[in-house]
Amino acid sequence: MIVDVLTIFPGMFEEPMSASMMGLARERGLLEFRTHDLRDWTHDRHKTTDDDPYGGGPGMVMKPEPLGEAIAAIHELEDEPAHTVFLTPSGRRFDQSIAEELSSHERILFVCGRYEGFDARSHTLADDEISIGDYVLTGGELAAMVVTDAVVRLLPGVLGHEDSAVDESFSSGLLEYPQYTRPAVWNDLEVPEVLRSGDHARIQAWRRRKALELTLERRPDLLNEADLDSVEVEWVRQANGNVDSQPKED
Ligand code: 6GU
Repeated sequence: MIVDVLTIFPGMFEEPMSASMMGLARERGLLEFRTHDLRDWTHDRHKTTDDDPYGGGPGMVMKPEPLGEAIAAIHELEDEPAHTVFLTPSGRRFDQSIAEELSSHERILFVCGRYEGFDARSHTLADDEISIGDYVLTGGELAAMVVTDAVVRLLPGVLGHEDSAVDESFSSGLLEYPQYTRPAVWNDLEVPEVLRSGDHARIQAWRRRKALELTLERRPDLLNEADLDSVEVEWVRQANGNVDSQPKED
């Protein structure tokens, strides 16, 4: 996959997009990651990328011409144009299913908004517009990194252990079950006996139940969309009906 980013702060991407799995994906040739400085497509002495809003009001608006020229030039870098995604708080809210959708593209171009936003006409250059949540960032750069990370880790060969992307939070629609490692006792807290039993059927059942409990407690909204069998649906109904009763421990 080729990921291009258009930004006025290319330096922000250096370490996050070189460390850990993103660095590994690049070393393995699974990800080509490039940043492009929007100021390279300005034509004035001050390399101006923003201007006052028509109609007045606070803040500045990103000028459409440098964006238009830059996006056209970046498309031309390869035979096929990039799937162009604007990062903006007014985009559709990012989640795991959008990450999966984006991971099917050969090429993505992330366009990072700054100031009060894009000139409304520049939205004609976008194939998609994404927000990473209901809060305001000073720019789309951090959002572009979040989305890139979530997408790239889904590419075959990026994670060492292919199951890791399947067995985790959200792909099943549930939060992830609790994990433990050595030592067996730490600060008087014991690792549950079942996990040391070697009984894989029991372990699987326990993990599934813990995932359900945790999801019910913290993110009950996810249960509406989760993949539950009829026994689990009934269990959730019971647990919901009596919020005081904790599910029975093993
Ligand atoms: Cl994509 N941009 C900005 N500026 N703020 C955000 C966002 C994006 N997603 C959530 N907040």
